[in-house]
Amino acid sequence: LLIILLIFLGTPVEIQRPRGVPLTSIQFYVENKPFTCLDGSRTISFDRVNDDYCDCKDGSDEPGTAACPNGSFHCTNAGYRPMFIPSSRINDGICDCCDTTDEYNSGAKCENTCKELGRKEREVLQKMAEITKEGFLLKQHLIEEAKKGQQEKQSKVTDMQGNKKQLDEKVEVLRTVKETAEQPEKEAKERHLKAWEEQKAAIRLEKDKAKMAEAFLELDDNADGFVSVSELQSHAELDADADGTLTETEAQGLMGGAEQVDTSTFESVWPNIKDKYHSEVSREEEPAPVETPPDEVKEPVVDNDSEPYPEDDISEEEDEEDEDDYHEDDDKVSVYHTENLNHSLSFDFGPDAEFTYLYSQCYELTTGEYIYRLCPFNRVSQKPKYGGSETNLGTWGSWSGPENNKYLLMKYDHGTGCWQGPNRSTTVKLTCGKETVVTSTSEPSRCEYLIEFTTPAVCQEPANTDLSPHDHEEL
Ligand code: MAN
Repeated sequence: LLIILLIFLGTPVEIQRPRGVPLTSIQFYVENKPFTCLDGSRTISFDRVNDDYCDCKDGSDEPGTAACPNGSFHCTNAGYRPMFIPSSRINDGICDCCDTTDEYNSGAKCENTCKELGRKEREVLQKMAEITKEGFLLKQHLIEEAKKGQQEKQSKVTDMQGNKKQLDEKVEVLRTVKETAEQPEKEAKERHLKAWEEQKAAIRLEKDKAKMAEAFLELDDNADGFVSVSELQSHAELDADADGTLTETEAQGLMGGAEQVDTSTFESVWPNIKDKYHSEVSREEEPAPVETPPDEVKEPVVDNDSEPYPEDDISEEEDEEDEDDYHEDDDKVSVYHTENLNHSLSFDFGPDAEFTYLYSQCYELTTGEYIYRLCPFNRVSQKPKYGGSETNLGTWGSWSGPENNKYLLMKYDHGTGCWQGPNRSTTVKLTCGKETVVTSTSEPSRCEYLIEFTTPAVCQEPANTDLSPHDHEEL
């Protein structure tokens, strides 16, 4: 039996237990009392415990020998951490337990390394605790900064909103001023246009009358002061059914049933024939007479009805000034919109906005072949170190950590397609660190990348543990 010292309230106490039994099981191994296998399958006398013969199916009667194939040996490893080893490793010549207890009868020269291991482990733990502590402080700083930034943005937005309101009002005032200024000009334009249209109509009417008079004289072949049916018939172009002749009936039809018409009754015949009537006088289609438009109105081309009424330039300068004002206002409004847009980019920057500082930053790591680049909340890329184009390894998708802390993993997907494979995608694993750096990159399966990234933003509040060389309950 081993003699174990237990530090309990500072007083060493001797506890006896069979070799290889953990403290948690000593109640099952009471000296000189029958032993029941831990699986309950059998009860044997106590002298068969650790007698190098396997009695229990679960190996529990031989915790300190290699007799049972499925037994396990517990080493206390005082100063480090206790552990179980398969009992087949007892006395096999290899030192498994740092306290050397697994090699008690093999002649192997084991050295107790538990203290050293414990010291190293404590050092690592201490370092980690330090990182957590400092990282957590840095995180508080990040949270403060994010809060400040948020407030600044908010007040900027409020300012901008106030500005916009003022600008809107100014625009409204300017618009009214502009409209008021333009009103008389608009009215004058309309007046002139109307006068001009009337004048054109009058000219057209005069021309028509002249043509009519001329046609009457031409048609009145015998100059008796009447145009008769037969005189009209000489103008075959007036033939309504286009059979080449203007019959008497047709001519009479055009004359409104009359045998002959004088100059005044010809006025009612003229509209029936003027569109087809060919003057016998051979002359060029007279050019449009040069008409002078009213003084105030510039240059409409006579007889060109489709020509738009000319724009005048009376208030051009004034207009430009106004436009400048408008543009200036537009600029301010667009700044406002940009800010607003920025504000509305609703990324999940963590429960306390601690990841905000990563936005619009990029972090790189160069490996043997590639330069990997992580731009959080944006994209991940891979660029061959010795030239070649960049490959998109994914664009920001979502937080994808476990349910209890989704902020431990980031997922970037929909990257460049992989030949005969999926689109490239990247998982970013975040761990607590004082610095914000990419610590490693890998490609666990083809075109699926893993980036390890440290940031203070994921450091948890350190548990209030005392890391002085803590004595296990066993020494
Ligand atoms: C490139 C890189 C690799 C990737 C292969 C797949 O070489 O993007 O990371 O595995 O393409 O074809």
